[in-house]
Amino acid sequence: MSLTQTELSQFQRQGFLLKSGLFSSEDLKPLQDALTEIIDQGARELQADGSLTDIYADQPFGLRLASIHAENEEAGEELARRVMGKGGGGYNGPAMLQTIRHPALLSCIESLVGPDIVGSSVYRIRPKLPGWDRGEVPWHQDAGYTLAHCDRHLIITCWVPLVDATLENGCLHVIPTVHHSGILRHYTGGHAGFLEVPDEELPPVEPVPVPMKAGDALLLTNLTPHASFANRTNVVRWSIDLRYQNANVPNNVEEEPASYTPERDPVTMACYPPEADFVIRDQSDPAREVHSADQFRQLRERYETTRPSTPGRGWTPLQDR
Ligand SMILES: O=C(O)CCC(=O)C(=O)O
Repeated sequence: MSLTQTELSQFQRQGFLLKSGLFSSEDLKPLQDALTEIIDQGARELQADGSLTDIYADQPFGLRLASIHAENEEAGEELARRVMGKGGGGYNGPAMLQTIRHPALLSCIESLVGPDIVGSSVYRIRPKLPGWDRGEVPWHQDAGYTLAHCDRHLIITCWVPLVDATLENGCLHVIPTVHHSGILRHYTGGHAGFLEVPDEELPPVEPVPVPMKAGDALLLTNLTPHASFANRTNVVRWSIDLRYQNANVPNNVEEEPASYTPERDPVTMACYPPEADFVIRDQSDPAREVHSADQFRQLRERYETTRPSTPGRGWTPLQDR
């Protein structure tokens, strides 16, 4: 399922590509089940302490957390936080690694970055709750979050909805063709604490909303501006975003998190120091590839406990604009 020449040209010209039906419903199920397990366990605890009257076990994936949130907003947000973890990649079990290593997806990624692939540290799980302010992500390029020396490298974001993503529940919007023009000015402390490029400073190109079916995959460059807006439905818009790069793009594979000291020159650092990168494919030394769920979890947890600091890019706070 690698990309055709037409798809490659479209990706290069537009800065994004929609691959329909990349994941079947069977492919998505292990991850949906693992996330449901976290919700189930949390709901039982919240019911036991009197915060919920019901654990909504009979509700389908898209509705269960929404029903909990509708009964008790705080309980819904607490469970969303458990899934997301500190940054957004809170669940790191076998189904996550299996999804990141999905063969058809990796073939597409190989078409874009070559055969030696590193899984970039930053994957995210996003349960966008109905009406939840924090679920809205303002305009940004993913490169806004990585160190400046990585702007000239391609890092692919792959955004996959686990339920249908619609205009009403907050699908992704992208600004096409402007990824060739480099990094935009971002500001810290934007909507819900995210980095933000304010509307007035966006390039004058009409944004495109991208409604998607569960299991479609949207491939973006790290310089493609994108955003998502309010969820005005009664379902949770569940999605994941994964990141991949060529093995030569700066990364922290086989580096000790403790080596990321404030004195270290940023240009010697991984694109996003706080989280662990890992080898997905290495043609000349397949033994380096991470296939074991235990290895994946240990790697991520080692970075979670040490949490290397990032020198950041010195973006100005939005309020000082
Ligand atoms: O899922 C969303 O709403 C936003 C996703 C996003 O900003 C990203 O994948 O970088």
